[in-house]
Amino acid sequence: MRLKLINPNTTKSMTDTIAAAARAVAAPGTEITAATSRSGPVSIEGHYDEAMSIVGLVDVIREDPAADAYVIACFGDPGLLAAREIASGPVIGIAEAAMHAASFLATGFSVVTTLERTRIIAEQLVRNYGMEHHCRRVRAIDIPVLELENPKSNARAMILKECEDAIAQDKSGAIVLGCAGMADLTRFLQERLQVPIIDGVAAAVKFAEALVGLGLKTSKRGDLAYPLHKSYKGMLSNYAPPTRPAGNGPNT
Ligand code: 2AL
Repeated sequence: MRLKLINPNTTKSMTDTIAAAARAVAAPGTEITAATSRSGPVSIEGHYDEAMSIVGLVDVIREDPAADAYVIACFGDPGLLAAREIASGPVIGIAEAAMHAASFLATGFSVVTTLERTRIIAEQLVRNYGMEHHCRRVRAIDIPVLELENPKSNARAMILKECEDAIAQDKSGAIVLGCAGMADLTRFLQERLQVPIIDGVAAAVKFAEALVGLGLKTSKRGDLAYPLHKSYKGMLSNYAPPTRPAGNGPNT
């Protein structure tokens, strides 16, 4: 199968980290194509960043409409439902994937994310995904996303400490890593902590493989049907949804 792995921020080095984590767990028959958004923020750390990242994300999907599945590799799962509207294959967000994986492995998990403001957004995701009964707490180390790539930032030690606190104080049985840029920390943390450490990138790849293996696609009934044809004005005129044959055919 062909899996499109999308980093919706515009930092190529982060895409490389994400792609390595994805390829490390992919099945032999899974071909992973990693793409970095060409337009939008260098990191996604708030509602505005998320909104501005979605056009770049849509570009990547529109350029490769025949991929068997897509993974959105940002913990805010920006544009997840919009992506599902325009794609026919499954689209998996890493936050949703990680939380579901954690719920299979422990009765309670904690999320460890980057900034305090993304902590609040992750709490909203927990509610949106109906995970309130499973998520004990969302924690933040309060450093910016791109500082994860700075060896001098001490992020690795701060994340380890936060995970230890989550296990001791929240009594969580699993940890969800709350940023795609943490995907290279899974092994480091897993070797030091006695609970499952879940990187959403890896979890999303395996869920995508499972859904494709089951022959399942995104539902095209109801709200995830292809977008209704209409004109869009101004700088978004090229994004107007095309006409489709009766029966809601694929993107053209
Ligand atoms: C993220 C992420 O995963 N990538 C990015 O740019 N921002 N989310 C986060 N919560 O730190």
